[in-house]
Amino acid sequence: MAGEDDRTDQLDELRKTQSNSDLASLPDGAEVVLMGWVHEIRDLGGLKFIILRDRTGITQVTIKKGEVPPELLDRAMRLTRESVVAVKGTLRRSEKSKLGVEVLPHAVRILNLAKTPLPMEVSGKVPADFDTRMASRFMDLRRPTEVAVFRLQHEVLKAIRSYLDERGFMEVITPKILASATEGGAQLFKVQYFDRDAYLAQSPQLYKEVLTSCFERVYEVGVYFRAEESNTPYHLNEFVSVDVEAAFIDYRDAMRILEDCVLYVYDRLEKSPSYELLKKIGGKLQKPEAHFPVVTYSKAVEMAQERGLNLNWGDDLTTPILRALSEEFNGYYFIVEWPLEAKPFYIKPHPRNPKITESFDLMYKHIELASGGTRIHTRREVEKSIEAKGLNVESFKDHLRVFDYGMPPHAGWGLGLSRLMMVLTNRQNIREVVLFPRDRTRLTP
Ligand code: AMO
Repeated sequence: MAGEDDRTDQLDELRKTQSNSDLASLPDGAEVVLMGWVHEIRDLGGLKFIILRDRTGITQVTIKKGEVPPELLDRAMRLTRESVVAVKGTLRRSEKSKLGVEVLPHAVRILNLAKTPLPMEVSGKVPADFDTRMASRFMDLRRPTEVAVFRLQHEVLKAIRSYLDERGFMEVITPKILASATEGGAQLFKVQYFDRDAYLAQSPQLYKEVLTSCFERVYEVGVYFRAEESNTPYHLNEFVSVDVEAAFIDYRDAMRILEDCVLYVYDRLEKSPSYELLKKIGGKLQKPEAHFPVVTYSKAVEMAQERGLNLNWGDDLTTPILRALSEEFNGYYFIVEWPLEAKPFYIKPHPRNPKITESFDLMYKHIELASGGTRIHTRREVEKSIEAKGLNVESFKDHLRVFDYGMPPHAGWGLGLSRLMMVLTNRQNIREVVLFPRDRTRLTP
């Protein structure tokens, strides 16, 4: 029966003593207790193989039918794929086994028998379609290829944190329930906050800016919410962004920090065990050359026009336009100095030309990975900018107080973690690099 705890075999100590990857270094004849999931079962008449999976890899458990007690064989015969088991046995070095070792069991305990049939294949032999994978994500995420994606994300996060830590940035956590919009009024999720309306944070923008006046250099890895109606391969309604903000720097410095941070991630991944995993799943780890190409927005518009695309200065750079542009820049590049209209109120106008801003987007081909810029840091200018955007200065009054008391010049960026993961793992859909994606139609699992 599914869910049954089967205790008839005595395992003296129900403790996992080894992981699968430990076995390679143990001597022939070592006694082991393994625990994991039944990845595959193969029955060859007199021999039964159980391929046991745990977080470190797989191990072959070999049952010779005439040589094990009947209860053990009976239990092994009842096993189904994805059941959770404990196996106590003797390690045997084996030329015949693909893995070089096998375990000959003297006790098997079924910790949780899985139902049949499975909602989808974990071994990857039968490919599942995208919706099936997302609907049974708990099972999809057991597939070694998907495990690799998230192990890699863990390494990427560690690398980003250590890069920023080493440069004097301090990790902070800002509120996610806010009284006003950060990135403009559209795309806001409204929530009931007792007897008032509140909004889920679209970004940590205003708080990270305020915190430069306290700590100079801050970063946050946080979850943000945007009520995007559109269903695209790059947008989710809940996403993780890595946000950086520093006092006494401008957008050029911020770009340098971002580029160096991306290069550092590649360096760290090359040295990490996940690198091999990534190669196996077809990821791209060719470290880009330093000094990513930089193109101004105005030049990008000209280039698109030269390619026969129909757009005017001031227009949004849509995906088809970015696809055309990316033929010039094969990989990472910056688009800088965007029109004032295209950027939020906190971005500083360019002193040379007030129609453009001290802003940048980091692109990978046609995908926007990050955006940032120099911020306005004086109260008068920021109020003017809020008004110019048609927003209500009054609703920012709490935020604006800091501008009266020592707000330093500052700049920063926000990097979409999952978009970077798409690039690194060579996945075409952001949903594949998010554990449980939230989009227009998905609120479960
Ligand atoms: P922006 O709105 O460009 O800038 O967001 C920063 C980065 O976050 C990612 N991103 C998303 N990822 C998935 N789904 C979404 N719906 C989504 N929206 C954004 C993108 C994007 O480049 N406060 C500024 C940043 C700054 O200036 O510091 C901001 O939020 O990769």
